[in-house]
Amino acid sequence: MISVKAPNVRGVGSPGRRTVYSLCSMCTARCPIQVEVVDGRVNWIQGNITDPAIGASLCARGASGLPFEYDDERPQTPMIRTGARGAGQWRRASWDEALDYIADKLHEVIAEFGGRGIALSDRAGLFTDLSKSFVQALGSPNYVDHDVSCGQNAHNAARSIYGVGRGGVGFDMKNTKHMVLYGRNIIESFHVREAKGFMAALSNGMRCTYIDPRATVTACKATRYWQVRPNSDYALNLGIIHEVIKQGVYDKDFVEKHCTGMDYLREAVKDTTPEWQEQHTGISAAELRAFVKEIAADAPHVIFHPGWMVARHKQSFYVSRTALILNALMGSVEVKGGIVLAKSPEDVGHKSLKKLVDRSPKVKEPRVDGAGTTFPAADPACGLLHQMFAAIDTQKPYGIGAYFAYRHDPLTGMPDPEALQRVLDKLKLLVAIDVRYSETTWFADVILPESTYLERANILAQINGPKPGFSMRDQAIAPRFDSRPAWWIFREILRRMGVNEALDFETIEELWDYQLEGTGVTVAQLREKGAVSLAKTPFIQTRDKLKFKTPSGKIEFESEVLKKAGIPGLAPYQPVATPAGENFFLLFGRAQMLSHGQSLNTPVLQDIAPEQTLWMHPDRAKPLGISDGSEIEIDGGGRYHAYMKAKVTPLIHPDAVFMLHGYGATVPLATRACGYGVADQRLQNGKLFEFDPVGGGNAMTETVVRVRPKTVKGAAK
Ligand SMILES: Nc1nc2c(c(=O)[nH]1)N[C@H]1C(S)=C(S)[C@@H](COP(=O)(O)OP(=O)(O)OC[C@H]3O[C@@H](n4cnc5c(=O)[nH]c(N)nc54)[C@H](O)[C@@H]3O)O[C@H]1N2
Ligand SMILES: Nc1nc2c(c(=O)[nH]1)N[C@H]1C(S)=C(S)[C@@H](COP(=O)(O)OP(=O)(O)OC[C@H]3O[C@@H](n4cnc5c(=O)[nH]c(N)nc54)[C@H](O)[C@@H]3O)O[C@H]1N2
Ligand code: SF4
Ligand SMILES: [Mo]
Repeated sequence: MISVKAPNVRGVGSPGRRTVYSLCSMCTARCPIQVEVVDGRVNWIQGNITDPAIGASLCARGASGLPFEYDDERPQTPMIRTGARGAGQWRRASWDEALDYIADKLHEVIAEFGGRGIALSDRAGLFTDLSKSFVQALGSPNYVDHDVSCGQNAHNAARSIYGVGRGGVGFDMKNTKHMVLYGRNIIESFHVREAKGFMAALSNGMRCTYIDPRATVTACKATRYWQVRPNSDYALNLGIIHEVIKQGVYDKDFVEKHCTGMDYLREAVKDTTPEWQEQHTGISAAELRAFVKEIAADAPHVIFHPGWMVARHKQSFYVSRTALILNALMGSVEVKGGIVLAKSPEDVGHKSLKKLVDRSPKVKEPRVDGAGTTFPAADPACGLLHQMFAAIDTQKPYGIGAYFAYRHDPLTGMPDPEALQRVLDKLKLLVAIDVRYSETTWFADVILPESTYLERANILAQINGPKPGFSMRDQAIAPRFDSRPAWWIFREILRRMGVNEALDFETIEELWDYQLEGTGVTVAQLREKGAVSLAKTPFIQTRDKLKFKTPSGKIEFESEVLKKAGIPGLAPYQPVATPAGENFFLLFGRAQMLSHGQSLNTPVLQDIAPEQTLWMHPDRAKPLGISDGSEIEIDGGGRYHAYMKAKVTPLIHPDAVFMLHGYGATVPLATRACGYGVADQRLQNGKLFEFDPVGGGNAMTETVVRVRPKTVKGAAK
């Protein structure tokens, strides 16, 4: 019998008052926090005041860590499904029972498909060394992150031009004179450090050009707003580059020394004049010319932001790519007020954390999703989630029998959950590891409750940036229910599978000591403030020694990797057909107080969440007989259709409608969120397997919905 004792960090639960330095987990930004604990109970959470970029600030979601913790509406023990998938019939199980059940199924899957028939997806970020080492120890190459639903196009675009992913591209906003944002809604879809930095920079006189078919709060803060036609930013950028070259205002010295492919670029934009782009984007040629003059005057302290989620269509990769090219043309790379590439500990004379994945043999099997091979521009370190799902569906190139969704809710985060359920139903084993009842937990075979971020410790995180360093998420209180930290869960499964080595640690401190070996940093040092920085000042490379991680060592306008694969560095622009009549592009975004689909059941956040409305332009609403506040019916061509209130406003482009994401949950045990609002992902009918063929991201903003006034009986046709 294997021990299943909850692995509490020493001192947790003891009487008295303590401050624990840690990392927030109410969204993916993981802001540094300090947690005040009184007699084993969380009394207060605030930003880590020892970090000047955060100070005491938290956002509404971070502050609601307290009500989230003391809410009982979450899985409290492991649960094993007893009825049909998704039917909501469960039995509570002990950890031993649940883990034995999983191990038995894994043995069956390995017998049929081999170790490679096991896949895991997670939410990516700072702690993926753990999930990767778990998957690798089981003999599978199929660790996949969520990124095809998020920043995958921007990520792979950055790799193709600078040789580093999107995490490697930082922005020195403090010294920026002009920031250009393509739907990067920095004030509403935010993290605290960046939003504070942006507001401070605006107060210091930074200009901001904000480009979005919808006027967001960020648009209100900007000095220029362009209501671009949906899915057309690539044409806009080709027009801007054309004009930059024509006016001769690019940094010739920088381009000559540090970039390749200028002739290729010239050729690609020779006909994309400001007038040409105007017919596609609706942005006037004269405005564009004025903008280029302004930008040139502010160079090199300008940033063309390559986006985070970015508009999600089949040429999004090229939107991010051209934004990054514009930075190079402005000479705003590795310069104050421009893009500053992330530095590793080695870059500043230190050592990186030791990796858990190095404790088990590398897997030689090919990835099931073709990332890096069939899809040459896609990063194999992230994978292509939709292609992994396609393999579950078709068993090609080989079958996947078991799938772990860890800190990931693909039935909310991926388009067309109905299609995804049909695919997931083919699995022999679906395990969801979560802290609450997500849509995916409800469809799983086994739910494993992870202890919340306040109740557990994580593996240490290495943060590469201008000042690289290490960060710690430490345990503040004992778990309130029968939950466990992920490192423990994975270790216990591996032990049952007879592959102990990868995660064979008795305590988290033992694991941390392994990670810190040779770095010169200690656990005690990390506990003092929650983080250790390895550089005193931000490190910017000197101009003459600049070197990029591309094959040529330079910024590649053409991209050698793409060229070898027969993929153009800049493809001809392909407009997406404009919907008419009752049809609109469906755009979506976030509310400040909600993180995707995970916040609406949190007390307090539920109270302050806005009512969802469907933004529509008056010129399109009027002919349909729709007025502000009237009830409409919306459908995406599938079985799902919904009703909501129209918000008729010129703040949205006439070709599109907009709604907030994260509503319309269906799990009955999450009583506050269940049935509240409309699930935009369920309107994205047929989009599960539609994606940017180069960047890999799902083409969500090409979704077309039909909008009509609600009929008197409210019945859908
Ligand atoms: N239609 C539509 N689709 C979208 C989006 C959209 O706006 N519209 N947004 C896209 C974007 S940008 C993203 S990033 C994805 C996000 O979607 P996902 O990738 O699924 O990410 P989240 O919803 O942030 O979190 C996933 C799960 O992690 C759980 N979780 C939170 N904290 C913990 C923890 O400490 N431990 C464990 N084990 N689990 C935890 C949450 O409860 C949640 O169920 O969705 C994408 N999909
Ligand atoms: N409050 C809050 N903050 C968050 C999150 C959260 O859930 N809640 N999630 C975090 C995550 S994971 C992410 S990825 C980021 C996402 O951050 P962003 O990518 O900045 O934000 P989104 O909310 O997805 O907003 C997308 C915007 O793109 C616009 N858009 C749509 N089509 C086009 C187009 O063709 N061109 C242009 N230029 N714009 C277009 C939409 O109108 C919308 O305003 O936010 C992060 N911050
Ligand atoms: S942005 Fe808010 S929710 Fe996200 S980590 Fe920071 S404080 Fe927490
Ligand atoms: Mo995201």
